[in-house]
Amino acid sequence: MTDPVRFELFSFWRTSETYRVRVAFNLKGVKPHEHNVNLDAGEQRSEAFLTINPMGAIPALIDHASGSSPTALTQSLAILEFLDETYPAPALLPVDAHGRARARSLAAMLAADTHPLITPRVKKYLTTAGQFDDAAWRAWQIHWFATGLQALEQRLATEPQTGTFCHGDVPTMADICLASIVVVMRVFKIEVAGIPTVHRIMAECERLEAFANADPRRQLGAPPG
Ligand SMILES: N[C@@H](CCC(=O)N[C@@H](CS)C(=O)NCC(=O)O)C(=O)O
Repeated sequence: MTDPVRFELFSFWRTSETYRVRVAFNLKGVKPHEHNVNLDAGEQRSEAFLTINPMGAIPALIDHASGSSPTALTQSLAILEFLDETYPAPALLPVDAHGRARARSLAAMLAADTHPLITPRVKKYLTTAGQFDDAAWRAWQIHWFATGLQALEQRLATEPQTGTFCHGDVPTMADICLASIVVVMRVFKIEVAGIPTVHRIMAECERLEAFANADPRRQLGAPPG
């Protein structure tokens, strides 16, 4: 483990994006100091947090090795790439360019095209300006989780590069994103039909301590039970 004060991670127990960063830190054997940003209380929109990330979203990562007044790194995939460059082993991306592009593409299907549609800010807008009630919001969540995961399933089940994990037999950024969606669906008690390969790979991920220890239910602030 490196000096725990090098990295400060702004996080919340249940978020998909901070789960990704936690898994990457765990795989690299590095422990950041975590600051809780309570999304349920709207702390991401506080003046103090908006100076850290004007987007009002977590994760945000401060690296004290980058100078005396470091700028926070934001965007989970950018942070994953940063950690991979800073701590190359174990690698979060395949060694070949095509493999890297495929792993990034699988990751982006979930991190860019799926999860952003179900964030608290989208919920806030739809349930106010959009007049969604609870049932409409839940139907929206299920629709976008299913759209993303069923497309991912089709790729994983048919593309020859799929192995024990999304790409070959070691976990990559794609697995981190896959697992980040499944853990959050569990929090919201949402199930998607017809995704056996996704579930098979999730089970492989959860055999690894790096993933198991990042589980939302094991984080500070998670409700008991
Ligand atoms: N593309 C960003 C998304 C960040 C993001 O939306 N994080 C959510 C986690 S639930 C958040 O903080 N949302 C606050 C909000 O929507 O108000 C990433 O991958 O880091």
